[in-house]
Amino acid sequence: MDIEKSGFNTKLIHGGDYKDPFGSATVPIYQTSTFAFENAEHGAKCFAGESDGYIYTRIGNPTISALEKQIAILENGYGGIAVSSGMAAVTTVYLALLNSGDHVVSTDAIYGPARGIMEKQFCRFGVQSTYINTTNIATIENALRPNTKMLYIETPANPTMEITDLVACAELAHKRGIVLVVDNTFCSPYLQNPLDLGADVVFHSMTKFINGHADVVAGIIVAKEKTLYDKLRSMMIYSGCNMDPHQAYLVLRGLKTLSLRIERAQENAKQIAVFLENHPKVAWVKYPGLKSHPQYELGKRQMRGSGSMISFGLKSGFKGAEILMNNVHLALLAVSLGGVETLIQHPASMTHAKVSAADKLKAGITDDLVRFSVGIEDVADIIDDLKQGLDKV
Ligand code: LCS
Repeated sequence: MDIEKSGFNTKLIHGGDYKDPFGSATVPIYQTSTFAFENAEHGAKCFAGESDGYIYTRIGNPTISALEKQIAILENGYGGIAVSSGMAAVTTVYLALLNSGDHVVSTDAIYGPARGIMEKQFCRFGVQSTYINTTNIATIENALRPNTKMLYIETPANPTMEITDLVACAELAHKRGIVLVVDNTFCSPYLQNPLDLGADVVFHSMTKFINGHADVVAGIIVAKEKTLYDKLRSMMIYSGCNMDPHQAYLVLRGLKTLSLRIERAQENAKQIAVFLENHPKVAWVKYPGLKSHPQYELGKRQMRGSGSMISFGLKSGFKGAEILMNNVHLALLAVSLGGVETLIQHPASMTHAKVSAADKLKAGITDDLVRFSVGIEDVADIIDDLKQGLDKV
């Protein structure tokens, strides 16, 4: 059977090409730091890249390789590089693909630390960056400089839920030899495949939907072509931000139910978004599945579903948001997202707290914005929980 030609769900279950000598149905945890060579010649060949035997777990490990191969298949890429966290994926992408004097143009409303590390750390090494609203292609074009080497897009953006046109970005970037990098965390490969839309590199915080059970922090990068893959893999090995085999095992386990979890959470989210939009105390709702979303049509074109992340604002602003967050009982008041449990948080004072007040305002990360990650509980219970919380606002 040709797995590459099979459907997404079949790939989820059978996509890894790991073959166990004992016929194990799951990929075992190779909890080892090092691998014995057959003889000195074999060891030398492994190091010379003339044999594909394993050497040392920072460089490669069968459990980790199985996960890398599976995500690369799901993203239709050349190869995957698993790393210790989503932020390790961000850092590896910057370190591997940028040089001193290079310039990056990026979505302004991205995960706070992904912007913070650029503006507070990479700037020390002479890397320049410009953060803009990337929903408008003309705004991106105007921000490009002769030394722009990377276009970094998060879509839908965390936490504004704004959607950027990836096909248009790829066209613009490739005309000028710029690498297009996409953070696909909010969609997972189930809802969006940026490499198919023209991106060169896609990455995920697998802490979120891909693992889905709020018990692992992990990341992965997938490159479309070998040249970029080799650069990224080499940087991961040098920097030592590799994944641990046990972490890889847990992610492989969570991954199997990705489509079931997303379908269920998405169905819940659609109903919750409508409930919020009709609630008299709610000022606005941003959810890609609502016709009121400013990029509703674009979302339908480039995503295979509207997902389970909702942002909304209350008419009573931050005070109301605070009362709501302190009075929900089923939704956990916690950062992170994409797990089976419903979470609520306040980006301006939590995930994006370190973004300056002026930059937050410019990026639309307003004080009234509440971010809701919808889980797979019974939707009536989530709505009841919100209802009673909103009654207290
Ligand atoms: N990219 C996106 C879109 C994210 O949402 C996060 C984490 C990361 C990258 C970094 O991944 P990590 O290192 O945490 O695996 N987002 C978080 C959030 O919104 N709340 O808590 C973490």
